[in-house]
Amino acid sequence: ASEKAAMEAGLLLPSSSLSQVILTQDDLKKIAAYKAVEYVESGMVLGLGTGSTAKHAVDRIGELLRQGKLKDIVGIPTSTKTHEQALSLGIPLSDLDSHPVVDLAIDGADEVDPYLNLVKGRGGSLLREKMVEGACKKFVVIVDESKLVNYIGGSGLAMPVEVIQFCWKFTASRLQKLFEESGCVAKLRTLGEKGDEPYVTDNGNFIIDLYFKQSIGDLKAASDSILQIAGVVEHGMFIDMATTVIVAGELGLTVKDK
Ligand code: ABF
Repeated sequence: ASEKAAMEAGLLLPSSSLSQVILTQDDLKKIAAYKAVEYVESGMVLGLGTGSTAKHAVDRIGELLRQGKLKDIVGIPTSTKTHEQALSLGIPLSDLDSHPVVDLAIDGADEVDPYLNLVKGRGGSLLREKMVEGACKKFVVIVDESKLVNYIGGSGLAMPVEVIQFCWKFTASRLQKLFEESGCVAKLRTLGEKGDEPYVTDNGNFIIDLYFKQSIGDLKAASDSILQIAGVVEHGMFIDMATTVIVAGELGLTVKDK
């Protein structure tokens, strides 16, 4: 299965095995993406993910449509960036208002824990991702092996929370206080050369990145507490949402089903 996806991704000669070639992280992302697209069938309503891994899946769907190997696909993009990519590939697009049930969504993630819980949103698109992926019958997550963690927050990198701009400092301090026992530090996501320009999401909101020094414990309880704070729009923990996770590593592909 690994070799087929890798060959379709143009990465291997037929007789090669994944362990015989040097693959970049982007190659691994592409292999996972191509494997996920094998789940796509003609006539499906598809959630189109965001990020460098999901981009490969969207490209592949566009290619199969062009080749006539897939027909009557409707895509629901999870960001303006993916919307533009899908438009440029000629993928017919819609939204949840017109298509409230999504057959399959394919998207990347920033962290995957052993129970297939995820952190998403380091790319900034967590709100639309959660709406689209929460509406789908099957949610296939595609990652390279660097995304696997023992517990949510375990990479030491951010768990993003989308908040409204109004009094964001107040919201950030409430978030930090909520997890003070886990050594939480809350930071406004910024960009620009000096890093002094707030990052603004597709929805016109800010992102507060939470960094934990240790596990936050019960994820459902953490989720409920975050969502109770007025000013919070959504957070990047995707608990019990993935139905399949495809992990591409140096030794091949692993498909984990819920
Ligand atoms: C999206 O892309 C996000 O939820 C996640 O933040 C990110 C993963 O990015 P990449 O595939 O570029 O590593 O799926």
